[in-house]
Amino acid sequence: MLSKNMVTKLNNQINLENYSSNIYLQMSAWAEIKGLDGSAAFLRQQAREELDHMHRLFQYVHETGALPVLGAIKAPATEFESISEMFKQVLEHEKLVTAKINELMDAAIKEKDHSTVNFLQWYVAEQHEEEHTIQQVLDKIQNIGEAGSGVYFIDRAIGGMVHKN
Ligand code: OFO
Repeated sequence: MLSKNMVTKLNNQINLENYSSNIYLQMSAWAEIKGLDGSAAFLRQQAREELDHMHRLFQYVHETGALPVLGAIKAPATEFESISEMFKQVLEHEKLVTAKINELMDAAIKEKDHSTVNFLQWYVAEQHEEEHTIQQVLDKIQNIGEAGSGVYFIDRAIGGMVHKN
């Protein structure tokens, strides 16, 4: 049985994961119109993963006898200055998500809610993974450079990071 406080926090996280999905899906549209097909595919994959994160939380809240609640989600940004600016925003957003997962974990530990602590472990590992992946994207952008045909090669490199499944 989850505490009221925990249900509220988990529902806020459901909302944040949903928002993350929309941010990345919208970014994929920007990439697509700029002809950055590799980045668009990568961002669509990220968007789908975020939806999976949302569903896991939704299921967990439901299984523990509480009501998952889908709140309002604000509209994501539609325009970006450059591919590097966009992926910097992705990294900043993932850092925010990590901070929120850590807050949730702190609350679960404080309440001695072992089930939620166990459930959240997956998210802790996932955030580590995601921050690392986006840092790799930013490193590629930095190494290749955006001048001239650099953006073309950056996009190919990012497209090469899409999982084949
Ligand atoms: Fe990329 O954030 Fe979900 O967990």
